[in-house]
Amino acid sequence: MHTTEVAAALKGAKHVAILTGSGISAESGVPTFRDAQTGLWSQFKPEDLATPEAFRGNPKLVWEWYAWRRGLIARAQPNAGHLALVELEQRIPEFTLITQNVDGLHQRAGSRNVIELHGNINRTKCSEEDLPVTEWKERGDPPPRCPRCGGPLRPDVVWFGESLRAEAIEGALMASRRCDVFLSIGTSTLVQPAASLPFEAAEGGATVIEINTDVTPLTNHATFRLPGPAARVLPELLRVAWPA
Ligand code: BV8
Repeated sequence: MHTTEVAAALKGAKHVAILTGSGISAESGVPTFRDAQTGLWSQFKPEDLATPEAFRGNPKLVWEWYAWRRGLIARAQPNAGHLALVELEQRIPEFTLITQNVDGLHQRAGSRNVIELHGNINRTKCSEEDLPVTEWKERGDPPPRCPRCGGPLRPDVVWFGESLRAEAIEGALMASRRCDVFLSIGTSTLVQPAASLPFEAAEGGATVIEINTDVTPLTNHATFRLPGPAARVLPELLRVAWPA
């Protein structure tokens, strides 16, 4: 296990960049994208629901899928992996947390400098105006309507085939290229452009560490791999780097 080497790299780091995927929220009970969808949603694939086409074709179904996920996330708590990243942020001079997750659990854990590449499921926007909506009346069939223009409301997340906000991806690329140490945690490294970030970090000469229960397209290119669940591996890593 390379925990000692990784701990030494973290202790000497000036700028650490982190990329997280749904694997870090798995131990909070939030299903990952690759977990078979449970129960009601078992007949759908997330990639087929998280698209503008799905919303245009069946806005009620897509709105209800997000409402179900919002309910599940509201009952979830940040886990030891999220909390370890809050502690790490306090120990490293420059720290950038880039997440693909839309569950907001990093912010609930106390992380401050978070780049949400794919938006946040707890924010809602008008699908016509592309502007935020914080209050609306639930009248008739979902999705609810924009109080300003009457357009259907949608979650403020980035769907497949939609572009990421420029400031999010630019900030993430800059941090990935400049950091000394890059941790890729709980992501299958399949979804672009997020999946390119660890490779950008390696290009920039960073020590790249992958924390995952499985192998991914990054595994053979990472400097170190710490296999196992993030909620165990991250606290262990911090204990070795900064013994109490
Ligand atoms: C874009 C928000 C420009 C919504 C998400 C070919 C055809 C069609 C499209 C493409 C293509 N090639 C590239 C594209 C573009 C596409 C893409 O990448 N497709 C992939 C599938 C090939 N990308 C896009 O469309 C992006 N936009 O490129 O814009 C453009 C414009 C027009 C046309 C083309 C391009 C937008 C992508 C954003 C999509 N939105 N989420 C929502 O949440 O509902 S992505 C969504 O899936 C998640 O946010 C997350 O990012 C992703 C799932 O990935 P992971 O987070 O990695 O989760 P996953 O379940 O896959 O893996 C979990 C991992 O954790 C596993 O490795 C597992 O082993 C590990 N794990 C499990 N438990 C633990 C653990 N690890 C540690 N501890 C544990 N306990």
